[in-house]
Amino acid sequence: MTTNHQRLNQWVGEIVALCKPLNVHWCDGSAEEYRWLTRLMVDTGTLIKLNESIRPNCFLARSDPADTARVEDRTYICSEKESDAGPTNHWEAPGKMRARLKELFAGCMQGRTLYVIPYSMGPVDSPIAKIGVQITDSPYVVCSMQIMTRVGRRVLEALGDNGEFVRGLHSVGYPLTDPKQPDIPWPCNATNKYICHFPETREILSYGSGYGGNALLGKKCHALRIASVQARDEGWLAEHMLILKVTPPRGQPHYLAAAFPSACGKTNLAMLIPTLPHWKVEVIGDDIAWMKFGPDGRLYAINPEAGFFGVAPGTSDETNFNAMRALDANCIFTNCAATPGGDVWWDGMTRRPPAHLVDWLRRPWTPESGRPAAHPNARFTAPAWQCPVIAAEWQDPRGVPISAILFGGRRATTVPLACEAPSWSYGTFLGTFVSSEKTAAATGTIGDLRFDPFAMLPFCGYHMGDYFAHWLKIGREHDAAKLPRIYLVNWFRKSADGRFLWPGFGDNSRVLKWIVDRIEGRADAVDTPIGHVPTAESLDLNGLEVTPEDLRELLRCDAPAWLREIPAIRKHYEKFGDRLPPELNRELDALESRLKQAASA
Ligand code: O2Y
Ligand code: MN
Repeated sequence: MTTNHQRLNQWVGEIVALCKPLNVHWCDGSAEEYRWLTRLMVDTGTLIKLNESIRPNCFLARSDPADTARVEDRTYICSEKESDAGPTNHWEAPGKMRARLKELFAGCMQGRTLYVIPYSMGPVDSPIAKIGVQITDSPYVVCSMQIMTRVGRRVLEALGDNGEFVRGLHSVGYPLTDPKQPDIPWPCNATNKYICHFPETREILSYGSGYGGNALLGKKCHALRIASVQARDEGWLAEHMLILKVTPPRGQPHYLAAAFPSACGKTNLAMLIPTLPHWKVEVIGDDIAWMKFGPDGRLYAINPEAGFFGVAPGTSDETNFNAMRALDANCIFTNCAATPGGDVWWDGMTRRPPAHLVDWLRRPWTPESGRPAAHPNARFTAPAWQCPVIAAEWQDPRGVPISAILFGGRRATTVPLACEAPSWSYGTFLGTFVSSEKTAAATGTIGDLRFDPFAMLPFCGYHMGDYFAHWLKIGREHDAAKLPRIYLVNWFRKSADGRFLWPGFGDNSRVLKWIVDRIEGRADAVDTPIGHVPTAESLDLNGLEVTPEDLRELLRCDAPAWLREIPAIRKHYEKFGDRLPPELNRELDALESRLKQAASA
C-alpha cells in the first residue's frame, strides 16, 4: 500500500531510520492480513487458537505478568508548559522527554517488522471522526487495532495527500539484536515503560508495554488524552462516556451519554436488558463519546471506536448476556484461563467453575486452587457489530443527538438513585466531584472518597481546571434549551446494615425511563438542595419488590451527609488552584447554604 502523503511518508522514513526494523508493512486492514498475523502469532506462541467449533476465529493471548494494565505512573503529558498539564497528570518537558525516548527508540525494532496502521476514530466519512497513524512493532497491537478501529486503505484515501493525522509511535521495547535470538510470546520492556503525549503537536510516543491502553494508541491516548485537547481548541467534547439509545414503547428514541469511573458497571449499563416491558435499550458505544454541535444546535455524538475492550472477569450470561453474545466469535482474549476443550474461562463466567483449567499464568488450576484463574484485568477485544443490541445507527456519520448526560459513581451513602441538574452549569458542577468510595462506608461516616471528575482523571490531556472551564463555556455559548440535561445517578446506595438498596442491572432501565419521562415533561421530581430528585410515584417500580423504607432512603437528599462531604470537595477543588473556574466555588457555596438551611429545618 502506498500514499502520496508526503508528511506521512517522511515521518515513516524517519522512524524506520531510528528504530531499524527488519521489515516494514503498511496495514490494509484486510481479513487476509488478520489471518496472516494471527497465524504468525500462533507460531511464536503469542496466541493460542481457540476451538473453532466453540469460538470460531478466536484467540487467547497471555501477557508478561509485569504487563497487565495501563501504567498511570508511567503516563505523561508533555505539554510545553508544566502548568498546562495540571495537577492530575505527570509532566515532563517535551524536549527532555523526546531526548530520553529517542535513546530508547534507537534500534528498538531490530529483528522485527514495523507495521504502519492508518486508522480512523469514528466512521471514515464522519465530520466528527479523526484520523491517526500508529507505527508499532507488535502484531498483537495490529490485530487489536483492526478490531477496535477502522484500519487501512479507505483511511489513507480519506487522509489524501495532505490531511491532518495524530502520530503514534509504539514499540514493545524488546529488540531481537541477534538474528538467531528467538522471540518470546509477550515481548515488553520490564524496566522502561513510557506512555507520552505531546498535546501541542498531537503526538503519542509509547514504549515498553504491549498491553491495552498503553499500546492500542487509538483508545485512551488518542480518543481521550489528545482528543480532549483538540476538543477544547475546536469547541467540542471528547469524553469517557458510553452512548445509549433508549426507546419507550411506541415512543421516539432518546440518546444518552454516561460517564462512570472504573468498576461501576459501565459495560453492563451500555448493554442493559430492560426489566420494563416494551422498553428498548441499545448500545452505540461502551467507553468513549466524541460530541459536536450540529447545524440545528443540538449536541451529536459518535462512538470513535469499532470494538469493545472489556473486562472479562464478572461478565456472564447473567450479568451481561449481550456482551457474552458479542464474544461468540472473532475475538482476542487476553489473560483469561484456558479450558481443556480449547475455550476461555474467567472468574464469574459460569456459576460453577470448570474442574480443570490452565490459568492465565499457564499453571494448572482447579476450583480448590484458591486463586483467580484469570487476571482481574483480563480483557476481551470484540467487534462492536457483533453485539446483539448494537443500534442500527451506531455508524451514522452524523452521530446521534444527545438528550441527556449521566454522571455516576459507586456510592454507598449520600448520593441518591437519581438527581437532575436544573442547568448545564450546575450539571457541570456535579461532574467535577464524581466520586467512588474506596471502602464501603457505614451510614453516618464518610468513606474514603476517590474523586474522578467526569471519570476523566487519567484521561484529560490538559489542566483539569481548564477542562471544567471548557464545559462551562460550552454551556454559555449554546442554546440552553437544546443542550442535553445532566443527571447524577447512583446504583450502589446501601442500607445501614450494608445491603444494596437497588437491584441495579436491568432494573436501571427504571431510572432511564424516569430520565426520558423528565425530558418529555411527564415525570415529577422534588426540588431538593442538590437538584431535582424523583418522587416515589414518578419511578416505575412495577414488578419490583422494594420496600417503602428502602425507596425513601434511595431517594433521600441526606443534607447532613452532603454537608459532611463539602470540606472534601473544597479540598479536591484546591488542587486546581487559580485554574478552577470561580463559578464552581460559587456553586459549592450556594449548595452548602441550601444544605444548611435544609438540615436546620
Ligand atoms: O488496562 C487497560 O489497559 C485497559 S483500561 C480500559 C479499557 C477499556 C475501557 N476502559 C478502560 C479504562 O481504564 O477506563
Ligand atoms: Mn474506560
